[in-house]
Amino acid sequence: MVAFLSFVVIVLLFAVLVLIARANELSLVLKTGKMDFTGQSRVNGYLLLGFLIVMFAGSAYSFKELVPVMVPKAASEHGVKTDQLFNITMLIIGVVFFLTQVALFYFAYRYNESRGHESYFYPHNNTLEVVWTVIPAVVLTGLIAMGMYEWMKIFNVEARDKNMMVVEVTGKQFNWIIRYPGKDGKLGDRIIDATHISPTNELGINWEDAKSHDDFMADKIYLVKNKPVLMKLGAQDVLHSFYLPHFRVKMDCVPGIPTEFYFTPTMTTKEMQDYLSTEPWWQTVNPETGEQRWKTFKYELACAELCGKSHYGMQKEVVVVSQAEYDAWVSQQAAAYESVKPKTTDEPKAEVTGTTETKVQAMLTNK
Ligand SMILES: [Cu+2]
Repeated sequence: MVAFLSFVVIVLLFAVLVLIARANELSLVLKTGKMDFTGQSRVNGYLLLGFLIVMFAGSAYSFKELVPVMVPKAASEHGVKTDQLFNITMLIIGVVFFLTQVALFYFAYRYNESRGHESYFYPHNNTLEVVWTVIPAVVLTGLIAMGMYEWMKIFNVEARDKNMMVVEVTGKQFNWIIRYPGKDGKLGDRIIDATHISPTNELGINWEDAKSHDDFMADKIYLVKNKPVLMKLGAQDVLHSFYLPHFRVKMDCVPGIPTEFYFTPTMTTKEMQDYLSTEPWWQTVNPETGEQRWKTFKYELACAELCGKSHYGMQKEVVVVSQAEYDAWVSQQAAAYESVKPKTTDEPKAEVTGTTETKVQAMLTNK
């Protein structure tokens, strides 16, 4: 309500200003007897020039303040390439933006009415039309072609390393369920129905499938430096988005439609911390922890889809380590099957005697 009333007040104030300006104009016409706005035109010219300067000074200031706070350099193989593409695109459109805005506002100032210029009627020029259509078309096609080329490389299924790791991540309101395939490297099947999904088996893992017996659940995503990983993604309820900003990985998690993302981390968490310890902003002290920021740096998995009221809480830590450290971590993980498998007893089953009918009866009740 307060926001709405503030909005109404701003609109009404603006309307009052417009009416005052209009009344001023009319009184001027009445006083001088002619339509002469060269004075206002001069003021407008200076205001536009001022706006140009303030706009670029503001942009430069926000670049200076915010670029050091942005995510650091990419920690994945393809991330370096996508960053290059991003920088090339920003450079090209940045130069064009600068030139066109300078021309727009400077011309509005330089040729305002008060300078007594007669405007020159110049309706059409074929050469100009061709030049400013063809050049942007060629440049944009080039940018798109470069983007497509990198995209095809990132999603080239044939080029995947056969020894890649596999990790399954499922989004739900409001958490991530992380499952590793265990020693066999294969995830057990899941059956999505009412009998398989339960509070103790959120994913509907089919325990009859032997592949599931060594699968384990994790609270953090552990990855190995320079080892390719295939993230198998899904969602339990609504759209989520699997976002690893430091690795330049982002992929939607869609209920009912499996998606995946294949990439190779190139820096361990420790190496990224060491790199950040040389960056000025990361050397500043975080008031929340009382420590230099780089010391508490962690790779992060975040949800990048507004999926509900606790969307912001969908975070997990990603840890990149060496193969040896990873093996040590895996050896500490307990297979999820251990907690659900039926208890085996060493007692021999009672000998069943009698008719076939009673034998079957006994077997059924024994089971
Ligand atoms: Cu989400």
